[in-house]
Amino acid sequence: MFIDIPRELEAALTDRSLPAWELDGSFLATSTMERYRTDLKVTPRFEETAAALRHALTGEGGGYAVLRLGRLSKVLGTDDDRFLRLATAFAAEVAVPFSPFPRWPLWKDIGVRVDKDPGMSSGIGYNAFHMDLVNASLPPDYTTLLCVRPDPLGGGPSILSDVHAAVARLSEGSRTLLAEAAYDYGTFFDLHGVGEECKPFPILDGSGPGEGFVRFTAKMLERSRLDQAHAAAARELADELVRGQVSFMLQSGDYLIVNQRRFLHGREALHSGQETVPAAGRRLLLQLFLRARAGNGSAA
Ligand SMILES: O=C(O)CCC(=O)C(=O)O
Ligand SMILES: [Fe+2]
Repeated sequence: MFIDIPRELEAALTDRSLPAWELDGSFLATSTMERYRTDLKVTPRFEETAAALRHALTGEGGGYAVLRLGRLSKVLGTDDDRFLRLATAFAAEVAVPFSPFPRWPLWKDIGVRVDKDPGMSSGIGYNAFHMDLVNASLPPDYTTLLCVRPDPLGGGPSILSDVHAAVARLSEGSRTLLAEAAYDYGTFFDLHGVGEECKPFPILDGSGPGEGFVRFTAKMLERSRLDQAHAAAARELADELVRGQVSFMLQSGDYLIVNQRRFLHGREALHSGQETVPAAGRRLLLQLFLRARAGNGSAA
């Protein structure tokens, strides 16, 4: 699931400067996606790299990928948007980049804040298995995280788990409970391109692997009021996700893309001692969401 950029492609991409992107509402403009594609498809081995990326995300047994852009990020630097435009162009090869948050730029910073709830985004603790925008009727098909800087103290490996495989290991009784609209999580305010709020929602909606979402976040176990039976079933699912997890450390320039219809994601705790690291030197990710193109929900 790790995809390297071939050397000759890397060399060609280093010589090339993509134009600034434009948005059409909260989505990357079609004209930008066409321009990026026109510019990049003539570079050596670009098409096969983009195809490998799509295959890792939607092929049998797939569901996530790490595109290794580290050398490119070093050469291009991360001070201007040159490197970010390339990452955006690769993302657009998978699906349509968009921002559900009208007040945020296309790429959203996820830094480290020692004063935040440790289990939440940008907190320092264990970030339990979840799907992003879990309480939206149409969550992003893909969530993507570009690592600008790993934890300088060496913590915070990413965790991923095949959610359909986890569900398949549960008892029939637990699956029945998870299919009931007895769950809720979080707030829903001023979001674009992700449908309406689901509240309450079922975790399982009866669709087969590769079709619907398994609408789950282990964070609901502590942050939502669930009745005992439904909480126990959710706890079982959380445990199975951990049993089936893979984990790895994102390096500078690694670009993690997760197919939210197949895998859930999270992150182990950062190393202790974050207060001693100046805020500007702490771990930094950039997050971008993608919407699958019509007729291309997950299986294509
Ligand atoms: O910090 C990470 O690696 C994951 C963050 C995350 O999943 C999120 O903010 O939604
Ligand atoms: Fe997330």
